[in-house]
Amino acid sequence: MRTLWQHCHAATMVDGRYAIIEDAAIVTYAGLIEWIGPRSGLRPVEAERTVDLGYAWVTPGLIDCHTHAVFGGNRSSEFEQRLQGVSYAEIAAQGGGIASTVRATRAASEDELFASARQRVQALMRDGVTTLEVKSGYGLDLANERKMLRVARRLADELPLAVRATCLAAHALPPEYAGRADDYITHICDEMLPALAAEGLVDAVDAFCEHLAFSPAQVERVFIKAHELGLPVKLHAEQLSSLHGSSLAARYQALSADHLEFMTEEDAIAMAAAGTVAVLLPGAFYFLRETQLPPMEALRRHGVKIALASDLNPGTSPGLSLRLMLNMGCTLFRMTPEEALAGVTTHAATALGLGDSHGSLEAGKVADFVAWHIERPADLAYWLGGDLPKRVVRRGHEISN
Ligand code: DI6
Ligand code: FE
Repeated sequence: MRTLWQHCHAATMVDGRYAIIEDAAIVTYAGLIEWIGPRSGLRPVEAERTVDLGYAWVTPGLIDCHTHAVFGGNRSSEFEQRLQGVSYAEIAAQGGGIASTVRATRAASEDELFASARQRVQALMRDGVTTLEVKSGYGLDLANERKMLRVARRLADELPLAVRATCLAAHALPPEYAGRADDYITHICDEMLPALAAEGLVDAVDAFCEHLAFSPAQVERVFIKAHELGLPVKLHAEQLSSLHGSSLAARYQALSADHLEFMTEEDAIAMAAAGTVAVLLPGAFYFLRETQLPPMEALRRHGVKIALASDLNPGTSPGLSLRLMLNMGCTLFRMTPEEALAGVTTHAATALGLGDSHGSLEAGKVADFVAWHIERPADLAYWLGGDLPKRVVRRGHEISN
């Protein structure tokens, strides 16, 4: 069905700028944007349907490009411990942290994981999210990583949402491999990744490069295998210390390197040259009460594209609002509201390898957009979360929320 959407203003986010069209019209057909421009430039169209958007501001559907939305249990008790002064690293060393979520995730059935993930994802959708990345990484063996990735696929089947599934088997060392990290990496490369990729469950491969997780040399083995399988890579890098994981990611043309508080200028230069997106995660920075800020000026100076994401996970960012992350990106990381919005649209799409089809309002792209009843685009970063009045369109069809 061809639909004409009119009486709106559009922040198209082309090239990561607001690129505003006042009094815009949008024609959608077969799930795609067929035409967008000023209403005065619209030629007569045979639309089966015309929708009056009441002079709302239209943006691309929001994209949360880094989540761990599928997991068992939660870690509010560790939150209490940390507030009494125990550090994230200390909790991890005592068998808590990621390991406790691994136990709960292994114990949960696929249906249980789906039910809890769906609630969290629906919370994100109430913020206008139409595309989401979901990582595995709390299963840490073939059967349980498969279970998580199947839940990610099912979220896309049952909700009006595009989902990219990322295999993060190299997230932490499972207890059965204690003291044998290299053997676990071998297991990932020889057994897990080939099987999960063959089952069509993996869109990208991620790893956690950190002293309390995996070394750059171990991560590189995972990257080599991912490339052999034809899969793009991403990396959790420079969150707690500087191991130059982001430069390693750039050498493997990673879609993104994520966190990055401790990255250096040389890392930024390497990422810019490779087109690797910097995904910043202010929710984790805030929740861990970190003080080391990502090097915003170096990222801007070298032209690294910057995305923002929720990092929704039970340990370091129980963040159920992507718009709250826009606010935190501005207040904590000194991003502009325009940069923040680009970080959850254009650049988030690139961080998922979807830059050609998603992330901006342009003819030929998927017709995923949100019509917000706000005064100006900066309002999206201004309010601290909350449910802003809006209409959400996914593949040319309005969805209720
Ligand atoms: N960095 C993070 O912030 C999450 N994973 C990662 O590699 C934390 C995951 C957790 O604590 O459960
Ligand atoms: Fe993460």
